[in-house]
Amino acid sequence: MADTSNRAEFVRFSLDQGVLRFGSFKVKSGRMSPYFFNAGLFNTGRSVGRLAQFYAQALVDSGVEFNMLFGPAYKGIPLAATTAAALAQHPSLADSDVPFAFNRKEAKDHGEGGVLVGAPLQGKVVIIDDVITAGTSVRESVDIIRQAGAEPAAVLIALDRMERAGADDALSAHSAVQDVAKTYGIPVVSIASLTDIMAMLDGDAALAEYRDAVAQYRSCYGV
Ligand code: OMP
Repeated sequence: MADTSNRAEFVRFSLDQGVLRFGSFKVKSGRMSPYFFNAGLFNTGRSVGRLAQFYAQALVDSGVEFNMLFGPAYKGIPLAATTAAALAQHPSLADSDVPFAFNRKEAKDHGEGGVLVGAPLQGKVVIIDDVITAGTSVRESVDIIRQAGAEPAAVLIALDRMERAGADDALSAHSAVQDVAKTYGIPVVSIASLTDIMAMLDGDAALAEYRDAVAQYRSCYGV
């Protein structure tokens, strides 16, 4: 069972950092969303360090067995490095030193060569990313991991928007996260989800003005 305090604290932290915003935002799918989560704004040592602790805690809470982390270029690279560092400090993993790896976008033909950097890909590998919308980058990561002879173990993300894919008149029955889990047969672990954002909106009078818009968006596109 996931630790609910980690989820709630993370949503509040994201709001405080300006990473989670309410308003009107056009998202990748073309929908107008009443909220947006911009993980690129965890851009200082302290905030990315705290973010990594949230990832580490969510992964430990999930009970997923893993041997290493993989961060897809570019956004996954600092996430894999800092989360591996946070795991090394985590009280329940005191005796482990979790390796990590990442890919280059373009293969290098000199020096160490290839597209992979970091520890050799082996064993059960957790893919770490920020937000899944269509799941495009997950496919690439799964291919890279399998080609190296390793096994994708889970996808670890910061926020699950819990949105159904597809056009308005042909919405999928499943969210992109559910599709990823089903397609690759691996769990998708998120630090927090739209449910946790709604819980924060319900419990904070100062945010009451955003509640209806988010609830309405959820009833339209949510799973
Ligand atoms: P996929 O790689 O297709 O799953 O899409 C993930 C992308 O969704 C991110 O890289 C962002 O460009 C975008 N995104 C967010 O980062 N935060 C949001 O709250 C919503 C989106 C989005 O456009 O859906």
